[in-house]
This record gives sequence, C-alpha cells and structure tokens, in this order.
Amino acid sequence: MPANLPPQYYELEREYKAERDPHEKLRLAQELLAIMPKHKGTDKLQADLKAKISKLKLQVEGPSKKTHGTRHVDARDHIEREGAAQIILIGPPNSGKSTILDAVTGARPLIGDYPYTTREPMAGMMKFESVQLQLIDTPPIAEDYMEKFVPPLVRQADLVVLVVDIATPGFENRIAAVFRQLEDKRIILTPQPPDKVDDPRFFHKKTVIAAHKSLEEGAGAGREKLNELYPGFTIIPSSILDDDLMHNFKKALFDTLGVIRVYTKKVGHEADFDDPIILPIGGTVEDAALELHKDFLNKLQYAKVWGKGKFEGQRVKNNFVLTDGDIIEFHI
Ligand SMILES: Nc1nc2c(ncn2[C@@H]2O[C@H](COP(=O)(O)OP(=O)(O)OP(=O)(O)O)[C@@H](O)[C@H]2O)c(=O)[nH]1
Ligand SMILES: [Mg+2]
Repeated sequence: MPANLPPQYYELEREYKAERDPHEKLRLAQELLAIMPKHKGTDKLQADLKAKISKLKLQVEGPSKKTHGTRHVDARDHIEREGAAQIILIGPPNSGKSTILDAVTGARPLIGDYPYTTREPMAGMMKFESVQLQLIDTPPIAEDYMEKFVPPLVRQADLVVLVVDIATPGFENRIAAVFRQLEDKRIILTPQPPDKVDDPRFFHKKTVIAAHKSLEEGAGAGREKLNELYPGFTIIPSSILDDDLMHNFKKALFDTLGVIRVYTKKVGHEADFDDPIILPIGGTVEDAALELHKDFLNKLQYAKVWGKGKFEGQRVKNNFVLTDGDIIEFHI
C-alpha cells in the first residue's frame, strides 16, 4: 500500500536529515511521527521512525546530557493525540481560550482577567455525543510574543480554533498579529487547505474562528466586522454564559472535522454505541475494518449495514461508502 505522505512531510524530513544537533533532530523526528498519516501503508515508516526516536532519546537523555551547554528537549512542543481528533485553541491574549477549555473539558486551566495568564499548553478531553475530542489550550500570540512551542503544536493539530474576543474593540489588529506570527513560521491558517500545495515549505492549517464573548455589549458589531474581514472562514459564536451556545459550539467543531461515526455490532448482539469507529467523510467498509485491526480486512468475508436510507442489515461490498451513525456487522 502506498504511503501517500503529504508534501509537508517531505519538507520536514529534509530538515530532519540535514539537522546535526541531536536535540533538534529528536524534536523533528517526533514532529514527523506526529504528522505522518497512520495507516497500513506507513506501518514500516512509523516503526523506523520510532526506532530512530528511541536512539536519539538515548543519545540526548543518556549520560551525555550532563555535559555542559547541551540544550534541554522541550517536551511542550508535542502532545500525544488522544481521541478522534486534536483541536488546538490559539489566539490573542485574554480572548477566553482557557475559559473555553475549562467549560467544555475536564481540564482546569488558570483563567485570569488579565493578559498572558497561560504560560504552558494544556490538554483536555471534550465529549461530543459518542466522540471524544482532544482540545489544547495555549499561551497567547501577540505582535511581539509567541512561545516557541506553539508553532509545532499548531502543525500537529487536526484543526485550529482561533479564539477572538469580539466584544473588545481593536480585535482586528490582534487577529492580524496571530496570522502574521504564524506565517513567519510558515503556517498559513486557512478555511480549507488546498489539495495541491505550491510551496511545500508552508503548512496550511484548517482553521475556524470562535467569535467569543458573543453575548457582551458590542459583540454584534464585532461579529459583523469579523464576517467582513474573514468571509471564507467558518465563524462560530461562543460564550460561556450560555449552555446552548456552547453545545452548538461543540457541534460546529465536530461538523468541521468532517468525520463520521460508525458503530459496530457483533452477530446476534445489539450495537455498541459507546465506542464508535471514527472515519473521514467518504469512509468505506474497508476503512472501518482497517481501523479495527490491520489483519481484519484479510479475514473479512462480508459486512452488513444498518442506517438511514438503507435496507436494514443490507449486505454490502468492501467499497461501500458509510455515513454518520451507520451500524456495521462484520462477518469473518
Ligand atoms: N463576558 C465574558 N467573559 C469571558 C468569556 N470567556 C472568558 N471570559 C473572561 O475573559 C477573561 C480572560 O479569560 P481567559 O480564559 O483567561 O483568556 P485566555 O485567552 O486564556 O488568556 P491568556 O491565557 O492570557 O491568553 C477572564 O476574565 C474570563 O472570565 C465569555 O464568554 N464572556
Ligand atoms: Mg489562557
């Protein structure tokens, strides 16, 4: 099976190969692993890379680490993905990023009515219906300030949420600073990454904008301005003052990810609605089988599917396209 690696992978790999400093090389290897698509075609590549990472770790964290002048590896520039997707909250100071993490996950970040409260990244899990999504809160980005570990975290995430306080005047400049800072690090925040990238040195990151504090005075005008300035972007209103709005916010994030939930069912049993298989939109029976286990597909005789607009228990081929909420029964 072909590896189908994105162009950014090759660019990062080039940097990795040219790098001589083991600390930096380790960081790049971890980043390569994080952005590598995980499927059967990349199994060997993943294994090779993991072996290299172990070696580099030994080199970096072994006896040599006591040598004077060696740089410390920054563990903050990589957070292991958990759940169906990794979503990163970024934005200007005091916009409400930590408050959102606090409101929708079990994580308890520091919240302050002053800028630069958050100094370290923090992850939390957000449950939307049957799906667990990982959210990462980050320190702010401003004209003259961005922590070094923020760009690598942005590159690894599946989705960026740019949190903007639309009730406080002057947010246009504060958002522009976020775009600019990341562009300086060759990251383009975009509503929809292009299929074909002209310059592979640039990462295009799928981004939505959270129009936060949207129940405050002046937020209406702010929202209009935001629509005008960023017409192509999905803009999601949010405010921690309204539970319904936060529910819609979660749903909008899930919808933006473009994934479907497929529930499995054993022959003669009810479907398991607690732990769905998560697939991209357009995912097939074959993809679902591969998600379960890579050997599973070889053993698969046929599958039956239940779902909206289908015959109940319809017997389907491996290339059958599944839709959100389908139930699948594998026969091996
Ligand atoms: N009115 C209102 N205030 C909010 C809302 N969300 C957050 N706040 C307040 O905004 C202030 C900043 O919130 P934080 O969550 O600390 O903001 P942050 O973006 O994490 O800030 P930094 O860590 O400095 O980047 C706090 O006083 C919050 O109580 C909201 O929806 N409505
Ligand atoms: Mg914060």
